[in-house]
Amino acid sequence: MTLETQVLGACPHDCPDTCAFVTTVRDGVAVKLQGNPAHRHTAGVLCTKVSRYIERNEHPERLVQPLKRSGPKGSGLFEPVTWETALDDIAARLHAIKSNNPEKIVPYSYAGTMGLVQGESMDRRFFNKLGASLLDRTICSTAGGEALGFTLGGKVGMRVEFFADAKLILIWGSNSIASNLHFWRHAQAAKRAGARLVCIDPRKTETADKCDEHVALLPGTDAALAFGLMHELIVNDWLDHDYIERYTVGWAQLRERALQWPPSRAAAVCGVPEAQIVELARAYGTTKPAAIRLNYGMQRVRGGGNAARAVACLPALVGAWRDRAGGLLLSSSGLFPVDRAALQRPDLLGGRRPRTINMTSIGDALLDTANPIEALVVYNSNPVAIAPDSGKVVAGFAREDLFTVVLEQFQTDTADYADYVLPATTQLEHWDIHFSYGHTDVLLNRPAVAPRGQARSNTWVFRELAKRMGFDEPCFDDDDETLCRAAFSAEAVDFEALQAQGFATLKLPDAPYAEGNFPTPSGCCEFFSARLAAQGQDGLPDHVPNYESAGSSKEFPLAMISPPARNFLNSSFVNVRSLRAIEGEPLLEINEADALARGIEDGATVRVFNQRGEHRCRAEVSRRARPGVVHGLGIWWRKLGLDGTNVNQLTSQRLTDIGRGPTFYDCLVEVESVAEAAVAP
Ligand SMILES: Nc1nc2c(c(=O)[nH]1)N[C@H]1C(S)=C(S)[C@@H](COP(=O)(O)OP(=O)(O)OC[C@H]3O[C@@H](n4cnc5c(=O)[nH]c(N)nc54)[C@H](O)[C@@H]3O)O[C@H]1N2
Ligand SMILES: Nc1nc2c(c(=O)[nH]1)N[C@H]1C(S)=C(S)[C@@H](COP(=O)(O)OP(=O)(O)OC[C@H]3O[C@@H](n4cnc5c(=O)[nH]c(N)nc54)[C@H](O)[C@@H]3O)O[C@H]1N2
Ligand code: SF4
Ligand SMILES: [Mo]
Repeated sequence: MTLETQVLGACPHDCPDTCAFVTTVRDGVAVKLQGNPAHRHTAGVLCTKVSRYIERNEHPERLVQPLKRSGPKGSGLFEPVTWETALDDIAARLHAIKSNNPEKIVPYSYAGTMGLVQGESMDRRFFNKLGASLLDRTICSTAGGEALGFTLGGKVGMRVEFFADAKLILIWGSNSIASNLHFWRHAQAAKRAGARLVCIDPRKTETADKCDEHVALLPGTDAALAFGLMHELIVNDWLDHDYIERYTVGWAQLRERALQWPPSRAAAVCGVPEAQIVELARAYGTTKPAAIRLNYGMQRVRGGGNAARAVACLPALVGAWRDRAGGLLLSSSGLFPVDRAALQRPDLLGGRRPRTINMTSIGDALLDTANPIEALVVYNSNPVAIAPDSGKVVAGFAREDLFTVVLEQFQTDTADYADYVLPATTQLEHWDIHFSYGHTDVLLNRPAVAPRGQARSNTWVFRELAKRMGFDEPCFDDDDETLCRAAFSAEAVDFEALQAQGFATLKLPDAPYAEGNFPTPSGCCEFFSARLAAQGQDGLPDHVPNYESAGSSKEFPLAMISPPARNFLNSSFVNVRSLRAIEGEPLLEINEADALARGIEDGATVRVFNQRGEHRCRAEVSRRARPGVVHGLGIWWRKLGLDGTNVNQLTSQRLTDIGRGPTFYDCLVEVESVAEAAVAP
């Protein structure tokens, strides 16, 4: 007799949609994975990538046993060992370093799984107790996130479902069809009801194709555009004076600054027609309710924090927050009352204050000889592929004196540099609990099938290492279900409901900022931030030009951005054959005029280069690229690239103005055609 069950789960990937899914399991084997139709945000639909999650899970190259390095670093040569041997040896190595200086041990993790249990619980307890260096997890969202904190008080904003009732939607720095599909559903509903959709993005994305208007500004010029809009709102008096007076701080100063940005100046900086800015301002000033879906694409440049702050001023100026279908959404994660102290136990630091390593500049950190990192434990991330300035990252990982442990599902570029690779479970094989940065529900993930081979969860590994290191606090015995329960208080989330249906909705007001009540110190939208001023920074937002502004260099005249490919999730899924087949191979999209000027034909192999390195790939002469800007869609595994590199060979480790974040899209390059034979294997 066949036994068939349906197991409720949550998509673990770093995506704002946080879908609920249902796995059909027949005789212990996952046979079908579908979006949960009962969950309103998922609405029964998963993206192409996660529809292939079973294929990823059953992949013939899944890591299924612990491996120990048997060749030089990066050679990918390993031999299988038992868990006992691996864990004993890792614990002994870490113990020896700890006895000398625990800060020489560094954890490196990000949102390979967004789960609170596999992503930020037992691991953090372990490193806190150890006294390891702290990791500043800046690689994605801190520029915009911290910036929003200064203006609005946190990662808070509109609820995603209310975008459906907006009459004007600005999709700003987001390719929603590729990376926020379930928001796009609401945008389409709004469009059907007569709303106007505007896409603000240097690239003519699939999303831009479907919007009413596309503002193809130069990378890193969003603050200039926001000020140009403000200028028009002011001179045409499209302002909500009552809202400004009651619920904002710093209006007089902001007004003065905005008046320095007539649309002609903004247009020159942004590289777009002046009339387009004037028209956009008219639409924004006269359409109610107007909503902005800001996404992280616009903050990966030097002035990314200031740009997010400038954009975040707009809704208050027109009183958009008064309506639940007006305002702005960058991230909803700040609305979740996650009990991180209970999960991560910072008290285990016991008063120690270890140094902090910024994950964005891991290349420099690993090459720093003054204060060397001796051991690196990587999980939920693939830094050799995703961190900027790969030349330095690879040189750092290749250090023979560095002890590197990688917990992974696959033999990634990073795993190739490990001393030990430990096989990790997937979302179908472990427990977890999830918040979301795109909607406002908590999701529970139950294991659907047994782990492949000897794969073990992150929590299991850190529990076992804790035992071997002699950490005897009872919190190191907590099982994964206990950790799931510790994530939220019973008042915040009804765990029984969560268990029964797989999701639970936070209780939140519809239009929380209709009368101010922002979680800032003043309770107002802070155009002027006294907190920033107290740090010696500009209290007002400003346009901060890129480190590498388009057109500022003769040697490297093209601005390169490297946004996500639709069928990958960062560097995840690149190894799933069916998805890789859709993406083809690493490409550089280039405008016809720029290609012509360089004698580059469509499909030619090109060398993309700057002072940091070079990367070879295929050129695609594309209408998606505007003149002066090229796109290297990411993030490919280096070892699958033409010359064993990816776009991050070109990106820099310089940081954003606010939030110490990466500046992936602040990058100048030159491109030239190369003869096929010149490409190294
Ligand atoms: N399919 C897919 N989905 C994903 C991901 C993925 O890799 N693939 N990644 C996930 C992750 S980690 C994140 S953080 C989220 C959010 O990811 P985001 O970084 O917001 O990614 P996108 O939605 O692609 O939006 C980025 C858009 O910003 C544009 N852009 C680049 N520079 C600028 C600029 O200076 N100004 C403006 N206005 N636009 C600019 C790019 O052309 C791109 O279309 O997406 C998640 N979803
Ligand atoms: N050039 C360029 N670079 C970028 C970006 C860009 O737009 N352009 N985007 C940046 C952004 S926004 C982000 S968020 C980062 C993302 O970078 P990362 O956070 O490193 O994300 P992924 O590349 O998806 O790698 C996640 C890894 O975690 C593994 N994993 C998943 N679940 C588990 C688990 O339960 N346990 C363990 N041990 N491992 C697991 C997966 O197999 C995968 O290899 O990349 C950044 N890099
Ligand atoms: S990656 Fe995003 S859209 Fe795809 S299933 Fe996961 S949460 Fe949903
Ligand atoms: Mo991200």
